[in-house]
Amino acid sequence: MKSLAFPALPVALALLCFGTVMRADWLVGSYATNSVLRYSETDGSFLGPLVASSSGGLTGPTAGIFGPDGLLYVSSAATHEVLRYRVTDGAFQGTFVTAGSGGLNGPQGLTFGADGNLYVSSSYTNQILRYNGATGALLGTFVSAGSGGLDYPDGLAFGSDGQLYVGGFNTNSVLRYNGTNGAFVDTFVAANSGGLSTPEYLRFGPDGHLYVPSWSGDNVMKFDRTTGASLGAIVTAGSGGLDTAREIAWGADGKLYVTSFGADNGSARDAVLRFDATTGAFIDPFITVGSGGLDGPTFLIRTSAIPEPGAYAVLAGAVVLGVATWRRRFLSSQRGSRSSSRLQAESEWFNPSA
Ligand SMILES: [Ca+2]
Ligand SMILES: [Ca+2]
Repeated sequence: MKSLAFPALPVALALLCFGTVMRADWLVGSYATNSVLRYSETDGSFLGPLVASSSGGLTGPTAGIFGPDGLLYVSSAATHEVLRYRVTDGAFQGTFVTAGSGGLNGPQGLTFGADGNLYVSSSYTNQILRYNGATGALLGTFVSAGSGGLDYPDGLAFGSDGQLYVGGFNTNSVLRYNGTNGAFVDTFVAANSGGLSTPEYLRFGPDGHLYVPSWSGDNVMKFDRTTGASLGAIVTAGSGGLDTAREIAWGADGKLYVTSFGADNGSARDAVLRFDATTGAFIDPFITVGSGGLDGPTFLIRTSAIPEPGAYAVLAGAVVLGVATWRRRFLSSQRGSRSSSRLQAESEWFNPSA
C-alpha cells in the first residue's frame, strides 16, 4: 500500500533550511583575541568562536559588516586589511582589501554604499577610501585627508539623505560628506555637542535619529536626524558598568545592545550590555564579562541580517518538491477514492490557498 504521508526528506530539508535562515546569533569582534565570537540571541550564552583567533591573519578586528554577498567583512586594524569570512562556519574567504591598499592605515569603520562599493575609514591617514565592492580593488580616495577637519575617522554610515556621515574621533564631532563625490558638506554634530567625546561607530536607529557610542564618554549619545542637535545621552555614562562604548545594535527584542570594550577596566569591561531602547534604562549584562574569552569587544552584529538567497532557494525547492511528490501521491490515492484528514491538514499547511 502506498503511503500518503508527506515526503519526509523534502520536509526535513525545508525545515533545516528554514532554521538556517531564521536563526539569529550575535557575532562580536574580540579585539584582543583576534577573533569573532558567537552568542545566542536568546540568552547571550557563548556558542563558540565563529572566526578562530588570527584566522586569515586577523589582527585587531575593529568593524564587522555583512556584504551584499552575505559574507562577513572584518577590518583588521593592525594589518591594514579587510578580510572576508563565511558566516555559516567562519571559514576564511580571502583578503578582500590588501594590506595598505591605497594607503589604508588603521581601518576602523566599514560600510557598503548604494553603489555597492566598500567605504573604509583609514583612521591614521584621516581619509575615507573606496574599494570595488565585488573585487576589493582600490577605486581611490573618497574623502581626502583632513577634509572638513577630519581627524581620526572611526565610524561611518550613509544617511537616508544619501550623504556619508563620519565620526571624527579626535574632534568629538560628526562630519558629513557628499555621498556621490565625497566633498565635505558640513559639520553635522558640532564638536562636543551635548558632551560628545571620541565618537565610535555611528548608527541610525529605528527612529531615524543618529546614535553614537562614545569611547571616553562611556555612554551612547543621540542626535536629531535632521538638525544634528543633541537629544542627550540615551545610555548615560557608565550605566550598568559600561566602559568604552564601541558599537550598538538593536535586537529582535527591540532592546539596545552596546559593546563595553573596557579600555579603563571598568566593571562591565569585555561584555555586551542591554538597555531599554526608549528610556535607555539598563536591563542586564546580556553577554557577561569575558564570556567565551571575549576581550575587547568591538563590533556587534546579528546574523539574521544576512541575506541568504541560496538558503531560500533551497527551501523553496524543497517545498516545491514536497508538494509535487505529495500531489502525485494524492492524485493517485484519489483515483482509489482515498482520503484522510491528516493529509488535508498537511496540504493546507504547505499550501494555505488550496
Ligand atoms: Ca571609560
Ligand atoms: Ca579587556
